[in-house]
Amino acid sequence: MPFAVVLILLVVGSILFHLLSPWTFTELASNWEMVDFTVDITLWVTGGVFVAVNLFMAYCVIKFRYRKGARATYEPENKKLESWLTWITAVGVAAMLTPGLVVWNQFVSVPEEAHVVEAVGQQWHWTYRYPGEDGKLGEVDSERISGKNPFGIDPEDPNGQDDVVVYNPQAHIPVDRPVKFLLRSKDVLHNFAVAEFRVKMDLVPGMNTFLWLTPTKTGRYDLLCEELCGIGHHTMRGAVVVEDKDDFDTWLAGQPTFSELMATPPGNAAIGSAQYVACASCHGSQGEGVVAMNAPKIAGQSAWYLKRQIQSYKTGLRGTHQDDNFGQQMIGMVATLADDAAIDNVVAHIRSFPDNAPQASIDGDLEHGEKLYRVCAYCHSADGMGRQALNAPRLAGMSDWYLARQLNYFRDGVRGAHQKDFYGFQMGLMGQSLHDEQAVNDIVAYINTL
Ligand code: HEC
Ligand code: HEC
Ligand SMILES: [Cu+2]
Repeated sequence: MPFAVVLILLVVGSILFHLLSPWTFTELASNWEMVDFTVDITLWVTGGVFVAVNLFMAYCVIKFRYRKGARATYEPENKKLESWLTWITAVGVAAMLTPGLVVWNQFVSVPEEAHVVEAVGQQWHWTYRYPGEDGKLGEVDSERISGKNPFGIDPEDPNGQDDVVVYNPQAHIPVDRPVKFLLRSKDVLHNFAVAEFRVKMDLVPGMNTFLWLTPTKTGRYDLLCEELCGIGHHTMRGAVVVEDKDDFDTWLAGQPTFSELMATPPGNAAIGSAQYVACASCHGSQGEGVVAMNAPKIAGQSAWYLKRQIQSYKTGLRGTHQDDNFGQQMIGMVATLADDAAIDNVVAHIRSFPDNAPQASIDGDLEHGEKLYRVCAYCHSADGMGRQALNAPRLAGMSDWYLARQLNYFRDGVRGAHQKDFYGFQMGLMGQSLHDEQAVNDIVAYINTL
């Protein structure tokens, strides 16, 4: 008897949970109503069977419970019942599978007028490439991938010259136009999934996969890597911004093409030295960092990282949190760097400084720190020199008090909290794995030994 009650409660509880739970589907923002329809059918069929089977079981448990002297009748076959059950099961299974076949057929038949966006996954971020005015993407080869040519585009291929490259995890697409996402991975399996679009597809190294959709609502939608095996994929956040055609065109026109990117001259250190005068009062005349000014060592830091941080301060991705007193100081300073060329120049000047390790100032449990650092090594490399491919900066030989402060900022959400600060957000998730300030000190003390 108690077992029958448990079964009935299970059914009632499941139905209530389904009706009352706040975890419903996000609002649909693409043409894929069919996917929702298929999910609904599956839910009705499996839900109906779940309720019927469990209630029937409860009924049997009550009705045929043990009674002294009662005997079961022997009925090995029942043609009528069997044919009924066969038919109901067949109809149920067909109802679940048939719409799936129809939807899948549509999913792999891309409309001819669809425009193409290439989404490239790598550990652990997203980048995009749009064909230029010729509408054609240039040939790529992973052997050519470098800091300056992140997509490995063939410099000889005329189709590739006007390709628009977006080295940022946020893509834009125009509303109400079918778009085909070509998917490519540089390293391991990834998965492109946008809940509101009801699409997802794996990115497989060595293969080109694709998916298509027509966005129907403007807005900004989270892009998740739903590859669950392996570390770090949950930190691989991106976004797809759906906007009006005009806004999209303006945005696209503001992105660099491949040939523009290749033509950017390296910064001029001599011009940069004049700009650096303003920085020296805080960061020191050789970029060695000044504790009293709370300004970290920047000498020896990679150019790409310095540049991105300066740009992040400029665009408000960093230093705008109300509790970020130190970051706020930089906001006013970067305003003196008028454009990308000025940033390149000052960075070139910083790169000319000697790279001397600063005095260590933080003690901690080195053994514990070493253990904690193992995860960090995936991105920042085992020697702490950083890895550009993973956007993770150099940590070893930099100001240790500053590293500790940044880790606490990441933990507290002071840094990496801006919606568009994908790299800071990623690091924020990692920072939250450090449970207290002692862990921060242990890990920084260990970094000092690298
Ligand atoms: C008023 C003092 C001050 C001046 C002047 C200043 N900075 Fe900074 N800078 C700071 C502080 C403080 C931080 C640390 C911010 C934080 O904690 O987020 C910082 C951080 C930075 C960072 C980030 C380093 C990292 O590893 O994340 C860069 C890059 C940088 N400054 C470059 C410059 C450049 C280039 C100039 C000159 C145009 C400059 N700074 C002028 C105080 C200053
Ligand atoms: C998934 C890759 C990844 C992992 C793992 C990771 N980081 Fe980072 N880390 C980053 C990225 C990306 C940035 C740059 C953030 C930005 O651009 O603002 C960063 C920035 C930092 C900074 C700021 C440096 C500066 O100069 O401002 C520190 C400190 C840091 N990480 C320490 C760690 C430690 C300690 C661990 C291990 C607990 C760790 N990271 C694990 C990706 C990672
Ligand atoms: Cu991934």
